[in-house]
This record gives sequence, C-alpha cells and structure tokens, in this order.
Amino acid sequence: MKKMLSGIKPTGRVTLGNYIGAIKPFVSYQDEYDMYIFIANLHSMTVYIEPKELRKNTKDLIALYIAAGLDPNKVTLFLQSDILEHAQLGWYLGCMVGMGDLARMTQYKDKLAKNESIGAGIFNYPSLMSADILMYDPDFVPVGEDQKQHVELARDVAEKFNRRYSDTFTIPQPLTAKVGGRIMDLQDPTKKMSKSDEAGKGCIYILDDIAVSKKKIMSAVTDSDGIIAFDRTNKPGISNLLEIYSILTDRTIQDIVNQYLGVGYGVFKKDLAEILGQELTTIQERYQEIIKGSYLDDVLLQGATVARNIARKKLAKVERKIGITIKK
Ligand code: ATP
Ligand code: LTN
Repeated sequence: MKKMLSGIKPTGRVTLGNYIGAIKPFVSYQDEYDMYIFIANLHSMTVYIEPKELRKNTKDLIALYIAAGLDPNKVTLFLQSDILEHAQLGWYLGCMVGMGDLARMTQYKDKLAKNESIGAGIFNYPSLMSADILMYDPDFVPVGEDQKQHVELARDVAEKFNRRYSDTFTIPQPLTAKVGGRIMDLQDPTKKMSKSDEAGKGCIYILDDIAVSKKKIMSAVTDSDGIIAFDRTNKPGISNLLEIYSILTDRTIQDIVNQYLGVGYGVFKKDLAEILGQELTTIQERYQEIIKGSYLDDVLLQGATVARNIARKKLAKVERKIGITIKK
C-alpha cells in the first residue's frame, strides 16, 4: 500500500477552501493509501494566535476531519507538537537547505511584501515542513497549489541528503487536485479563499451559521454576461462556483454547465446554496457529537503512538548517518 501524508495548520476557522482542497480529498484517499494526517500546530506559530483560539481551532480541525468522514482507525491522525522528532529533524534539514532556496518561496515573499514585522519561523517554515514529510517516507503529499513549492523543496533536500549520506528518505510527490485545488474568495475571485483573511466576507466557514453561508453564495461576485461557463481567466467568479458545485456533487463541470444552459446565475446560485447547506448540516451535526467528551483525546493518543514509533526510528537512523550519534 502506498503512503500518503499531509498537514493542515490550525490558524483559523476551517474554510470551504480547506474542506474542498484538503479535507474532502483526504477522506476519498483513506481506503487506498496508508495515510498520515496531522495538525501542523508548530507551523501555526508563524502567526500570532490567541492561545484560547489556537486550542479551539485545533480541536475543531480534528473534529471536522472526523465529521467529514476520516476514520481514525484507518488513518493515523495526530498533532505535530506531540512528536518532538519533527523539530529535531527540521533543524538538521534546515542546516542543509540554502538561504537562497528559502528566500525564493512564494509564501515567504508574499508575507515579506506585506511589510508586516515577521518572525524567522516563516522563513524556516519549509525546513520543518520537509521534516514533517520525510520523517514518514510518504509516496504522495496532497496539498493545495500554494504548498506545492514547499513539497518540491522537501524533495530537493531528500535528494541532497540521500546523495551526501546514503539512501534514507523516499522522494515524495506533491499531489494537487485538478479541480478544487484553489478555491477563490467569493467577493474577489482573483484571490484565494483564505482563513487568515480578516474580513471573511468572501469566505465560507464550515462551522458558521448555515444561513449566512448560503447568503455568501447568493452574493458571490460573478460577471455581467450572464452565461454559465467555465473560464478561469475571463469568468473567475462563476468558474469558482462551478468548481465548488462540482466537488460537492462529485459531478464534472461540463455536466453541470450542460444542466444550466440558458439558465441565469440566480437559479444556479440558489441550487448551489442548497447543496452546500445540506453538506454543512451533515458535517455540523456529526461535529457536535464528536466534540463531546474525551473521544478526541483518545484519537490523538492513538495517532501519536503510531507516529512516534515511526519518527523515533527515522530520527535515530538520521542521527546515526550524520554522525550525531557517537555509538556506531
Ligand atoms: P492561510 O489562508 O492562512 O494561508 P490556509 O487555509 O491556506 O491558511 P492551511 O490551513 O495550511 O492554510 O491549508 C490547509 C490545506 O488547505 C492546504 O493543503 C491548502 O493548500 C488547502 N487550502 C487552503 N486554502 C485553500 C483554497 N482556497 N482552496 C483550496 N485549497 C485550499
Ligand atoms: N504548510 C502546509 C501545512 C503543512 C504541511 C506539512 C502539508 C505543514 N507541514 C507537511 C503537507 C505536508 C500548509 O500551509 N497547508
């Protein structure tokens, strides 16, 4: 069975972008792959989050994964911070990554361009992410478009390490979805729907009031020609809604376009709002069950036990190879 691994940061409330781009695909992969999914809470420290909020985001994320259909008995679900080996391997790998390579990363450049004061964590981010990945030897790393560059960097580090020492890490492949890899903001469809977006008007949150989410679909920015067609460049708004529709219903975009030939945007949006409402209702009901009691703690303990066992062995192997361990 091939291995797959991915992480998601608990930096904010989970959005429809996260759900479509990350959570839903993971659920569909769980029967086919040996899967490792973790909450990248160390990565979330690259932005300031109120401790209370971070705790809530983290619990909600795990609960939402399970509510969306991820089965903790099939998938190893864990917290990054529970496995201390990530930070240690991240240090070793960080010593091998070039400053120039880190400075080329779009995520870092974007944050830098915003001119806010940023910590060194955002620069070193891909070293830790390389450790997260390489620790478990996954064949595939499903991520959104924005994270592909970081996975490519992890491949480069793995190749460098394997060359310099000896074969140690599997070279992972990023896996980006053709549809749904980049859900756009509903008010500005030229920009990614982002949970760290303050205003949140163009962003749907999975745990939000369903009526509010439906309204956001109804008031999504489209264009004035009134034709339902897929064209990301010239019709980014309606194309984005078509992608959302396609993923939620598991139908092809072409099939949906055919259904709405000659029909106005209003009808299409109303149907999509209904479909989204139903999906959110199901998830929210399950979430309410999962969040109660100590179930989540048990799931995380089970996941950490499995992950730690792999991580310990891998780190020990690395430390032997690089000469940190003095006992041969
Ligand atoms: P931020 O918006 O603060 O950068 P984020 O939601 O992009 O946060 P993560 O929580 O790390 O960042 O994202 C988790 C996963 O969800 C990643 O695989 C990411 O690529 C994917 N993802 C995030 N936003 C979208 C989106 N708008 N469309 C599709 N996938 C997305
Ligand atoms: N950087 C990723 C989260 C993340 C991740 C990983 C994804 C941290 N470590 C390892 C895949 C594999 C993000 O922002 N989505």
